[in-house]
Amino acid sequence: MAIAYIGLGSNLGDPARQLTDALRELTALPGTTLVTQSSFYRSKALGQQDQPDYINAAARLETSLPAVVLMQELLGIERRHGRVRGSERWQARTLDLDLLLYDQDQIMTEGLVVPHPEIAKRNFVLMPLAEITPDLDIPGLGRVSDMLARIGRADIEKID
Ligand code: 5RU
Ligand code: CA
Ligand code: CA
Repeated sequence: MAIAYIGLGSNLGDPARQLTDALRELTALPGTTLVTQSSFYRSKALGQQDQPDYINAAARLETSLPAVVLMQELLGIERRHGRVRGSERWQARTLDLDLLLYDQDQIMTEGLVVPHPEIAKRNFVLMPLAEITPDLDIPGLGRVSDMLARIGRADIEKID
């Protein structure tokens, strides 16, 4: 069994509902259990600012699926949530599922880069990840809590 960490995000079509449904769909994947899920966090859209606020969360899975197969399953869930990939970069989306980490593996292929290269820069990824696993060591990047201490907790709000 492998341990995988997933980043979830949504800013269209009742984002909190999208995330709640996606977490249930992750649990339902073959050979996979959802071990832990974070709280939900709200933040302004980064990258392309003229769009609705995001809700983000993180999840820890235990899975017998290989990383590439898990990634295909994540894309399938995104599609079932009606995600449309347009020509523009960083568009608003009903659901984004990122494979952040798969065991301590370092994978670099055309369709899949793990650990996710942007983890260290994004507090909407680090905050939920630090909530469920502050001591997590990410190959090439370091401890989650250290990365979060560097970029700070500003501009993101935990939803209760
Ligand atoms: C550039 C900077 C591009 C940061 C992106 C999310 C980025 C987002 C999300 C929030 C994007 C990639 N903003 N912007 N949450 N995804 N708050 O999940 F993240 S597009
Ligand atoms: Ca993302
Ligand atoms: Ca993605």
